[in-house]
Amino acid sequence: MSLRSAAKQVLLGNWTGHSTVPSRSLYPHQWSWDSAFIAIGLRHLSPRRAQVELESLFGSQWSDGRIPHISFSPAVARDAYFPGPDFWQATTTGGVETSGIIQPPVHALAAWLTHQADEAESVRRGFLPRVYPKLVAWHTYLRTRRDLGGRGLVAIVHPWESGMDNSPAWDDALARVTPAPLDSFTRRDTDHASPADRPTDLDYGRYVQLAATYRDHQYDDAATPFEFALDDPAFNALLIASEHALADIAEALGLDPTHHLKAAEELTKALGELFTNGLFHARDLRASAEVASGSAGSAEAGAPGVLVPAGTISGLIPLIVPGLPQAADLLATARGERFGLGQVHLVPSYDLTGPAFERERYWRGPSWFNTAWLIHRGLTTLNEQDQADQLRDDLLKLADSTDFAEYVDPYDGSPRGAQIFSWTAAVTLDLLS
Ligand code: 9WN
Repeated sequence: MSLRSAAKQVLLGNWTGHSTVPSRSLYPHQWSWDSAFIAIGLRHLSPRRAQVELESLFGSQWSDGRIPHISFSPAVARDAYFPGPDFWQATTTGGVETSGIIQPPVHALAAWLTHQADEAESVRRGFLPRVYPKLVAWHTYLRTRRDLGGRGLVAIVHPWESGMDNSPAWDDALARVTPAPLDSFTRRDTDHASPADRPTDLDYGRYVQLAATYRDHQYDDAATPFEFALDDPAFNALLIASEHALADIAEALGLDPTHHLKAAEELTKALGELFTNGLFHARDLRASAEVASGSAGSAEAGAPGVLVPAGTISGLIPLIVPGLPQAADLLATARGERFGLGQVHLVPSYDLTGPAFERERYWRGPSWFNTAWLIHRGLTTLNEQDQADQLRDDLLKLADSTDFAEYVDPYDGSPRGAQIFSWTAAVTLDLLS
């Protein structure tokens, strides 16, 4: 079977009738940023289906504008995934059960790329006029309710919000969180994937504690005493890319794109504060300069937050930001020994030379296909075509050899986590097209 047919099979097999599950076994509901990547691939098979994927996700949007990180399927057993709907206790006014946290905003970019795949079909179905106000409400939620540091960037309040759950960038902030007792919940992920590839039980205790605190404050951003609050480079870079996409969407609708371009410009300027030693770093809004050992640099006097020292793939993702002032330095870091672009498989999730590096464990070293797609897009935008082509070839070979693994060992390319994984198939289809 050709790689294209195999990728298509994965997406057809994981399609539920209105959306796509990331993995039938490990993640049997709809995930927010997964759906955005999935739409980017699906648009090559069926632009209409890609539109439906995004619109079914937007069907779970809250009245405050947030797009929750999981939209639960009523057709799936309530305890198939932990934490499930009974833990989150969140139902939209439309009756959809969801989680209460969010994930990176790739959606406007996905909507614009989906529109471009078949403009006639998009116009016929009125796709852009329907999704534009929802995307504007989503970005407005992020830029107002989530600017917790008051510095013009969006903060995440849970490691799951980054999409890079157990990244070493969260270690210091998580160490301050008292974990929920291990006998107070039952993990389901380790039923489907090797425990060595997944976050530890201690991580899970802390994830549960943070989510329960937010839930117990009715997910009110002004009222919750967030113990964990960080400005994440990838989250904000994706918001910038999506503001540029919103400007394109506004123009296509005959609207004035200026405020989206202005938002992108302001965010890009604010993101610059996270750049030090050739890489963007997360800013921990709850750490004080005195307690942060070995911090990558403190924010200016009087302003909250400390840059965390860990170097992760999140710090390279700003490569996708159009006109990024730090692009040349960032590219040099990507190619250097810390991330080994062109020397190891895809792009590792964490600094290969870092003290917390683990080649098998989830976001602490393994290479992921969605982040490789983002770096590929950045390289293409920067006209680094040879390097982009090399990354593309590696990604396509690995998708094939690992049966669309969730992530791979950066040194030998062996599969880790789940297989038959939707966004792996989706970005494969996109790079084949
Ligand atoms: C928690 C679905 C999601 C991805 C995340 C990835 C993983 C969930 C989990 O799976 O997170 O949201 O249970 O581990 O880290 O990026 O969206 O594929």
